[in-house]
Amino acid sequence: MAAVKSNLTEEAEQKLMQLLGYTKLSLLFKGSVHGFTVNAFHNKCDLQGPTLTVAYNKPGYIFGGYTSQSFNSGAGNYLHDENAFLFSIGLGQVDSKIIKIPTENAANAVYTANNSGINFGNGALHLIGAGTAVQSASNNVYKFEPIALHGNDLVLVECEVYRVESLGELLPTPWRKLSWTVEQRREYMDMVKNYTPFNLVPRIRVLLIGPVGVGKSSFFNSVNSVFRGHVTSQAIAGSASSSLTTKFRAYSIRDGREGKPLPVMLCDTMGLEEHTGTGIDTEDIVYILKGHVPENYQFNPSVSFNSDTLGYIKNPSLKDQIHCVAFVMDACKISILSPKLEEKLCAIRSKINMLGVPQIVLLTKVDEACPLVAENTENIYRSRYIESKIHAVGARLGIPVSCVMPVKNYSSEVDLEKSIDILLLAAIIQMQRFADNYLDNFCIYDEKFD
Ligand SMILES: Nc1nc2c(ncn2[C@@H]2O[C@H](COP(=O)(O)OP(=O)(O)OP(=O)(O)O)[C@@H](O)[C@H]2O)c(=O)[nH]1
Ligand SMILES: [Mg+2]
Repeated sequence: MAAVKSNLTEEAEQKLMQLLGYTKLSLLFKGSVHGFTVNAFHNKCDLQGPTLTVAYNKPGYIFGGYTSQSFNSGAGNYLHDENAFLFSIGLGQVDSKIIKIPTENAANAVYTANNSGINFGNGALHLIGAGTAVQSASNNVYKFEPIALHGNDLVLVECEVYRVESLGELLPTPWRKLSWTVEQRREYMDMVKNYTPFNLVPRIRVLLIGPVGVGKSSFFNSVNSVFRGHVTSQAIAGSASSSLTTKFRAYSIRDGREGKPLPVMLCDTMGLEEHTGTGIDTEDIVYILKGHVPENYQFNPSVSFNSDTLGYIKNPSLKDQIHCVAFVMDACKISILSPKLEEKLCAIRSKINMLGVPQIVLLTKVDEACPLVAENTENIYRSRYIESKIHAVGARLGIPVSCVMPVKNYSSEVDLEKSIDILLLAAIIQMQRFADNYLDNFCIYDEKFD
């Protein structure tokens, strides 16, 4: 028999994680497959430890309850549970709010019996008691607004019960090794400075592409800050509904105020938007990759760049081209990336692939995505949540996990922090390595065969 499939979307699962912490959900029971009966429920769900009941109704509400205790088929008893709660995760609702209603009477949190379905708080939420019909009313065990919890639609289209296994939020050991010392920071800075690209190219050019507001300009500002020794904001960064960056800029980074330019340039672009005629145009990206687009070109979403555009660089050389592309993605928004934007990103990827330019992903806002990383950047490779985001973004864009570099940009800090610098530098080093691979294609070796 084929495996029973969960109805939870990735977005719904992410919202449940916000309620439960980082957990593994294993589907035990599904009404439409096992039957909306008390017997079927007890057969699948008794003595399983903590469970999450997830109900779905026609208007699209996803709601239910959590208990840290096991259901059983005794003659009838209350499960004492201080951790039990009812929830609704906001899907199907106009204002999309997550609601969590902890029990106010732990002694009566859940009722279980051989002839009873899933009964939270003595009828506050009673499912699988009478097929697909739900009984629900606020009481002294759970106090809630029924309209907010499930829209008062008490017929289920589906009901699932998951076993909940807490995984702990931090891995015992990091899955990528990084040393967080001052020496490491110095070593990385030296690696970036002393890198020498193939000799026709004095500096590699890395193109930053990504949706609006993901932190493309902030990434340049942050790397620039590392080498300036204080937080800088040369590129305009901030929040707006459409891209704040409207011009093509190839930023060089100096080693200190009076220092030499580093052998890497970061090319900043306008943000991608899902609709055509808004945000950067896909064709413009191809012209940038080939080196035809001049510095300060003002992007125009309604007219593509072309050979008649003012400033068009007719015969670009290898040094004017892009040697590595970094897709910049917001860690908080991977699961809600719209299908249209995903399609656009894939179309851009296939154009870049045709030109053979290597690609990496910069995963930004890791501090906003995971409080443990916000607390300490050094938790980056121990956070299960960030690990799952790195895998998710790789899968979405079709880029191997080894090419995904998480970074935290300087956004609220006034002073530099060693660990933030180390992550930023690690990303630049990866870009240099990838650009080298690309430039190798243009090397003519003086090979001698014995
Ligand atoms: N917490 C946090 N905020 C960030 C990070 N990166 C960027 N931001 C914030 O996100 C907002 C947008 O950043 P920008 O650098 O302007 O993003 P962009 O991709 O250049 O945006 P457009 O040019 O408008 O397409 C700013 O308010 C930044 O401070 C990060 O790693 N963590
Ligand atoms: Mg920008």
